[in-house]
Amino acid sequence: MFKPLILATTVLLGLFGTGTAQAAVRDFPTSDAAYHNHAEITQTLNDLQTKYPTMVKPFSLGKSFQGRDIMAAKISADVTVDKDQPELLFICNQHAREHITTEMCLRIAQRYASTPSLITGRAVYVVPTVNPDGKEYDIATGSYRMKRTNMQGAGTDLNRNWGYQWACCGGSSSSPGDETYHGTGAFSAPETAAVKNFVTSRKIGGKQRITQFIDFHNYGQLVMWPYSYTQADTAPGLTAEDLLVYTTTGRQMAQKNGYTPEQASDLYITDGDVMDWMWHDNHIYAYAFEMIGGGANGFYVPASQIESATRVNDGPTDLLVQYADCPPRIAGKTCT
Ligand code: 0X9
Ligand code: ZN
Repeated sequence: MFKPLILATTVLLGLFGTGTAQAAVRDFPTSDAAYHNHAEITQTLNDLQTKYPTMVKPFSLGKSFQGRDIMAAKISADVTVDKDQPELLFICNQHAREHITTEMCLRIAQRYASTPSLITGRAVYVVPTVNPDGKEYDIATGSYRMKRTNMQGAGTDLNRNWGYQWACCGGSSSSPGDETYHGTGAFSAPETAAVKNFVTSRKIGGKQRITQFIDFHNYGQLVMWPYSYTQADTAPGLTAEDLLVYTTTGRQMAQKNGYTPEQASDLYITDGDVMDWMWHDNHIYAYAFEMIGGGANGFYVPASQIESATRVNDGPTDLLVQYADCPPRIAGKTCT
């Protein structure tokens, strides 16, 4: 008699941790039903694979703090073959409430899967939500909760938890509970560690295959490049030549989406953000986009605007794909 109840309790605790009792699990507000929750993200990637089996391969990067799969998809011709070709990585939704970014990553997957000619000779990886626990928490009561962090204790800001210049410069908080809490150490969040392990695994025969990267956020309509931890334009590992590649690419992308191009620290200094780690530790050309805002609290773009808000970034992602064989080529340089 008691067993089913105990089982149900165990399952619920397993899903939600031992924190406050949750209200009934719901979903996006009805008017935003077009947005994808975690289950729908997985389903969408699986459906894409069914439709384009040679082009799409979903996989898990590992588990979130609460045990959800951090889903990714590879999009490429002959997708099951591990070719020596330039790769691009697009990640979305590090910050829980920035749901429009998940739709951005899903659009990238759908668009390149359905039009293989756009990515000839390339492999594209998308991660629609790096923060599935935070996303589900944000929508669990049926009205948005303005969640930013992950669900580890009081919550770690995933975009302050990366390993280059972690906690160096006052661009994050050391107080648990703060919105920009950087965690107990670099990669203390399982979500950042999972992405890190994936990126590291793409270094094959001493060469990092991923050459171009965008981390999508909202809001502010910005195209940003490194470094984030310092206001200096050039700094260790980022030369004047590198900066020319960044400013040229960043400005061309901004031309296409109408955003404002700038160095990330011009917005404000952050430390331990993903771009600085991708660039300094991996030599991956790394950008952060702030997409549009909306709704009363700024972050919640009405579902009616998903199409227009994401479409503007077709041009910028295509530009990165085009130069993925040699990103400096955009500034007239050659690669060896
Ligand atoms: O603070 C962040 O992590 C990003 N902005 S958001 O409002 N979406 O939280 C910006 C990250 C880019 N880095 C810097 N601006 N330094
Ligand atoms: Zn953000």
